[in-house]
Amino acid sequence: MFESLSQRLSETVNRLRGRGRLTEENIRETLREVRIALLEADVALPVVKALIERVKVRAVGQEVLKSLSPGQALVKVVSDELTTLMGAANTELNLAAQPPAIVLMAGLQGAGKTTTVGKLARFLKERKKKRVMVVSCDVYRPAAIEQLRTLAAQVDVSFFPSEAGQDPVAIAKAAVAAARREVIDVLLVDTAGRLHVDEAMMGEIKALHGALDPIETLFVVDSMTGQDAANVAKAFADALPLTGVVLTKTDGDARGGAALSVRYITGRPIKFLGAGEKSDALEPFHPDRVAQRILGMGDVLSLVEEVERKVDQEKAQKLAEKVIKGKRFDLNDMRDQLEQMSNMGGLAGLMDKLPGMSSIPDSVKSKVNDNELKRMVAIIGSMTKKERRHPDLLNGSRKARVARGSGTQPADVNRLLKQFMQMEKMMSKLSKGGSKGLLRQMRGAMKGMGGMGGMMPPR
Ligand SMILES: Nc1nc2c(ncn2[C@@H]2O[C@H](COP(=O)(O)OP(=O)(O)OP(=O)(O)O)[C@@H](O)[C@H]2O)c(=O)[nH]1
Ligand SMILES: [Mg+2]
Repeated sequence: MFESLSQRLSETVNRLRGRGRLTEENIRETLREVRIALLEADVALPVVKALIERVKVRAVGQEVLKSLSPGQALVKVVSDELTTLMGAANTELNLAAQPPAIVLMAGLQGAGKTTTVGKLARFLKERKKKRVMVVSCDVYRPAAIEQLRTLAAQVDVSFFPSEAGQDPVAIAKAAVAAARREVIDVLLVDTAGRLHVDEAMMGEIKALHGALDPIETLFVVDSMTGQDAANVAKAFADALPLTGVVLTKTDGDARGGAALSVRYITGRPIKFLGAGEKSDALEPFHPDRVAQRILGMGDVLSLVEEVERKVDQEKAQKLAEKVIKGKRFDLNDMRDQLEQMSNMGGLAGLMDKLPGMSSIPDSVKSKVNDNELKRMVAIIGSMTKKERRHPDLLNGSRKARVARGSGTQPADVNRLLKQFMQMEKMMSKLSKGGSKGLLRQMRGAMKGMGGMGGMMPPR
């Protein structure tokens, strides 16, 4: 998300960063660029005005002009104000209710409600250790209930069955009773998509709200609709007491107008971002991190959290022990590492969050290709156990066999072996030489992999 906005804003602020002195003229010019960039990102006009006004007040004041590095100070002001605009800090789901805590989902058709219920169920189960039940009150499309049943099975949470033709309020009440019996912590209630101008449908969700008395009522909205997302959310917030917003499809949204507008326009916090179709593509929304990502500083904290969550800690620990003991790094270890990388959504998923990413030309980005990871894993998979432990065994005819087995060319096998040797060399240096120069060496080794050359931020 935010690729284009981030590129424009980081160019603008980077020009200022190193400046020893700023004039009011510089500041005015910068603010003009910031304003244009925001409008192009489809941020709502009142939001842009408010932001620019607040930055201006602080920028011409003592804080910036008198600071030792005014450029840096102005960047900080912009970053602070973007953060405040989006709500200052992450607002967690409120689950402090007599169990089950009830979360009601509302939104337009196709916004991503049902998908989000699946993602939230997984998030609450895996990361908050909650017992979760889901139920569908979408009685208009039989397929909608089946869709939720499938998702519930995938993420392994309790599913309360319902049928087309039943009364949504009756379904909801029965689900609450069942959740109580089964000592469920959180009950997620999916609903049919509706328009705020459709009175009958709005009456229905108000009745659901009244019957359930949910602690959270989340509005799910497609971020690709830009500032409209905020306006629609506002219309719903006027009719239903919304407690938060989930922005979906941020993986397809290069602009970010919705993320920047929702809080200001609706007064409700964005609680989560949906960034893909899979059940793990949900991130808590952190305004400060997002602001930094927009300004090209990278969202390193989210990246670290993601790595911690997805890396197989046990395997990582084993590898570390192996390295410390000076044991040989082999192709099995390399395969583990490649698999961990692809578990993290592959390179493309990681790239968005690295600092400076927005200034990397697309021509370079497109070379980062997760097929390469898969190909490397397939090549190693075609080797015998013995070959994986003793890569020296791989002579010409064995390499030809491995290439055939993995549907690749002998040249691909050679390239993999070369990358393996680089990694092995690095590991053996690590076990001898401690951590000095570690980063540089890792960067060197990464260079050979899947076009990661030059991807690491300069240091
Ligand atoms: N790329 C991407 N696709 C998403 C995301 N969230 C949902 N989708 C897709 O959007 C489409 C609609 O999602 P649903 O969850 O069925 O939407 P809904 O709001 O339940 O739709 P109705 O029940 O018809 O109102 C599906 O194809 C989802 O896979 C997301 O964060 N990223
Ligand atoms: Mg649905």
